[in-house]
Amino acid sequence: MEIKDILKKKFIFFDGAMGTMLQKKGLKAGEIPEIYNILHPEIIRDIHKKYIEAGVDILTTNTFGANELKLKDTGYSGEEVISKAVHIAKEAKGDRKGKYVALDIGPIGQLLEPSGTLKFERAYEIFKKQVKAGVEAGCDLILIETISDLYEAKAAVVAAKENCNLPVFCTMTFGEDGRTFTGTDPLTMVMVLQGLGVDALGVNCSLGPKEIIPIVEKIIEYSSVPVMVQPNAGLPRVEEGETIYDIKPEEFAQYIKNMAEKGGSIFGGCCGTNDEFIKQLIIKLKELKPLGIKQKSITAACSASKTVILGQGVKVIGERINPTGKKKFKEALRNNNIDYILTEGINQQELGADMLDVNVGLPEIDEEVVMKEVIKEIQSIINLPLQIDSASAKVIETAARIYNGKPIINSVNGKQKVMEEIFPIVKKYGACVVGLTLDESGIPAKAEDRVKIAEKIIKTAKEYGIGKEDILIDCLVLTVSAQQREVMETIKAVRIVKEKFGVKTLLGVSNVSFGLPNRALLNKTFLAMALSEGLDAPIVNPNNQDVMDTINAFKVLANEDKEAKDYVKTYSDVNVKKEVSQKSSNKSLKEIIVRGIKEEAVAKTKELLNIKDSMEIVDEYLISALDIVGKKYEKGEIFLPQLIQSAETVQRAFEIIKDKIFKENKETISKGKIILATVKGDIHDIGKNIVKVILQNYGFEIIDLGKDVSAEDIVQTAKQENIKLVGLSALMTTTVKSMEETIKALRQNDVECEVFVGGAVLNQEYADMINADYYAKDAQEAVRIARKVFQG
Ligand code: B1M
Repeated sequence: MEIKDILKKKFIFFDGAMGTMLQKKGLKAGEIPEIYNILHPEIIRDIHKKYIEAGVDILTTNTFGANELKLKDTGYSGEEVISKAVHIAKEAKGDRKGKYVALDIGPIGQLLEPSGTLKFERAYEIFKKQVKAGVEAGCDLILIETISDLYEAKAAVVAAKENCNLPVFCTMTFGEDGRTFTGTDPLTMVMVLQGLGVDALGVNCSLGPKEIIPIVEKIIEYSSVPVMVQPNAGLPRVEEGETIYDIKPEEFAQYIKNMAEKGGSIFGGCCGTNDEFIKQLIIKLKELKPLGIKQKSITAACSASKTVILGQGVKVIGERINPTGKKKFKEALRNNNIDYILTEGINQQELGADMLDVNVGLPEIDEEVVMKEVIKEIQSIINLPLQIDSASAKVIETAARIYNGKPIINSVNGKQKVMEEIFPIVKKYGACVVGLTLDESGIPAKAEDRVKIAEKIIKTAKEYGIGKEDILIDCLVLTVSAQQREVMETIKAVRIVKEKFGVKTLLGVSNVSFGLPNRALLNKTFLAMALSEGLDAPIVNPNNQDVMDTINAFKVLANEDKEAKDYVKTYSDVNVKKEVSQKSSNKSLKEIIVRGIKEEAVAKTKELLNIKDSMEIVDEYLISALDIVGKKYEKGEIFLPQLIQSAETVQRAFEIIKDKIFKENKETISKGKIILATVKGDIHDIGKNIVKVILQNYGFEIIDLGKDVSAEDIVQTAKQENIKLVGLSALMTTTVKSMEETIKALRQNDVECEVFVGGAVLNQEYADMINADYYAKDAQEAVRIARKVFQG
């Protein structure tokens, strides 16, 4: 029987941990577990056999980190390691029937853009090699697991789907806040991975079996494919250098039973589990039958950290990222002025758009290149789902591939050729698609004929495996000045399409008023009429107050905005509105940093340097903007990728300030040599870099050891260079400990130096506690300390 068939009938059991089992067999810290396939195959085989004896259906190969980057310095290739690993697992299962081998693929170990530097296509190539090696060696399915970045999961799933026909399972890891490291929530994960065509999805590692339950519940609520769970044996804690997991096999099995009763159907264990855990859970689940999978019908578009469900109230699609009729926008496209485009996006977000349409089609530019760049940039700072809008299938495919989420594709129509071109892309990348009710004969005048085209689109989509839930029908708005009779036909078509097919609808509203005075009046009246017939997603300009007012009013009248809460918030203070429109036209450096628009920050900083002192700009704008960003991050309003964008924006602004400082007062005689470093485990270095520039400016020579610096490196450099003053920076509560250890190491190694410490988590009390000689709350204080030490 095929794995996909078994999935429908019974629970499937995977094995438990490999890493913690190997540690018990002597794997040391720093050793690469995958090399054991080559050096100690018997150990791996024994572990697999234990799991087979425990009753698992699927063995996972020892290839979690068998990618070319992690194996780089081992002398072995990924292909070699994977081939050996698959053979060991196959040997261990022998010729037992109903047992399978899953090729295990873990994260690459480097962050993808924008959180890191790894490009999406490079990640794809790395995963592709792993998949091909596993398939060649004869694995039965692909398990992509422990992924914390949705973008990386997408690269891996696309690589698997494009390079083999085996079932693909994918699990991600979540934190206590219910999101992955880069901010993805369970609903978004489900919508995106399911769209990409995985055969099972779920959660592994992350937390203990108890803490993972709310995440599993959410996944089950939304998923239409089987749900897989592999928790740790509790939350890990370190005792005398050893990682301990507290949950025992029986308790573990009880939690798994709870998840099975809720609808999970594929189980195994992660860190800290072993064959006994798996044995117990198999016994426990003997009493149960899988609930089966309910097909859900959710129409949704997603960015990596936000899902917008269509059909739950009016959802606004912002139309401003489109050159049609916009001179400035065209100019921005020609000059590759991405900041201009980003600003259009941010403004629409602030004015209430739920999603953004992105169209960059201009005959004189390379639309494919520009679309790719624009999507990449927008998704790094704006978390609204995107609608990819192009007349070219090639551009649409490129954009859908690199998009980190589930986009809406704009558009197909009733023309056979267009559907043949676009539907395969929609299916492959799991997108939603807009279907325009026109065909080879143009736009029908009558509503009934437009409905017929809608029906044809829905039927043809089905042949490509695209469900109704992924289709939005656009009944097309005609211009009232030219085709007055047809305007009401659009409204009628919206009603019929909704009633007859139950699909969601979308309309580009402002077409209606071309050529007539007081366009706003016609637009908002038409919008209100369409909304009352069930229009789900108007494409509008969110900067048009009339249109947004109509939508806000409709939401109250249609009982969507409960107790008119949003309405009251928006309209009780008219000044707030004024402030908003001012905001979008004249932004301060602080706002620019919070939004993460780099070029604009550079220009604004230059402007401010004409009227303000350098350090005033640092304190008033840079630091306080990062404080806002830090708070937003803490509250879960923004996620790591946006945090990084703001940090990079500050760094760009500070470069300009630094140049000015050096140009004005560089002292040339060294007043003393100082080491600066951000301590081990901490990569925050903006504060330390400011301190460095100011100290240099006062004539001190700085040896900057960078960030994440070990105590040994600091001790060694201090000795070599005969250093009298060391400055340490730490920004996290967890890394104050590294600071303490560094100071201890300096003292124990008899380095005759004084130490000053700084960073947002520190204060005088902490500084005393960890035996620092001085605490510097800011860069000026660092200068006072250095002067005191060197009497300069
Ligand atoms: Co992170 N981060 N961050 N972060 N980050 C904080 C520190 C955090 C408070 C945000 C939050 O949750 N509110 C939080 C720490 C929580 C805690 O432990 N209490 C946090 C976290 C959790 C994280 C990650 C774990 C997030 C994640 O990955 N899930 C991760 C950590 C990775 C790691 O270090 N292992 C992470 C990553 C990052 C970015 C890479 C995105 C980026 C850093 C980029 C970079 O530095 N190159 C970043 C940023 C920007 C921040 C915030 C928003 C801003 C920090 C900053 O640069 N401030 C920060 C929240 C906040 O502090 N408001 C936050 C401006 C800077 C000028 O101030 O460094 O305090 P500061 O420096 C001042 C003074 O303190 C003093 O002088 C400077 C000028 O006045 N000073 C010294 C500093 N060092 C000194 C040394 C001296 C003397 C004075 O002598 C040697």
